[in-house]
Amino acid sequence: MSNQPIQWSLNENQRDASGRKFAIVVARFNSGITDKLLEGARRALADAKAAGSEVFYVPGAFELPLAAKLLAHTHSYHAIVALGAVIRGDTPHFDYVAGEAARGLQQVALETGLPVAFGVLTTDTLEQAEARAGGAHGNKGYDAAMTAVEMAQFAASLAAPLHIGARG
Ligand code: INI
Repeated sequence: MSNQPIQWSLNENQRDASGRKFAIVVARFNSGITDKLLEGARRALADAKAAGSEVFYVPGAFELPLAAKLLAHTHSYHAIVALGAVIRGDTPHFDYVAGEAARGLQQVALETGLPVAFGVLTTDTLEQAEARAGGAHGNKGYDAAMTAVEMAQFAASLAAPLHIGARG
């Protein structure tokens, strides 16, 4: 263990979205799953006392990165939650859609500096997706929204006026 003081650490019960607004972008593809992810994301933002959230639908997971980028450029949100469900079929389509969704969403976050949470399920079967959308493995939409809340807090903590020396 290092003696260095920890500069940022948040317990799950310290997540607080009050005063912050979130965009939730949802893929309609596999909507039976993504609707449940959306329900989880909204519940998380309510639990964290978000000031507001707005929902935007796009056709599929492949469209999530561009939608996130356009939303980031509105400067209206403290973070974006991207929700989708990519389920493996018999063709390589899965790899392109899932891979580009992940790569593109990370690229938007890094290019814009706005937190973008990856709430895209990538599973082999519908059953595996159901288990992660309010089933035995929880709700990954809820988890993604809570990650967005925490990263918005992290960004806000660093945006505070600089006090040289205060961080050691
Ligand atoms: N989109 C998804 O969100 N999930 C999938 O499982 C999926 N599959 O399997 O094809 C999917 N395809 C559509 C894709 O996201 C785009 O909407 C489409 O390619 C048009 O750009």
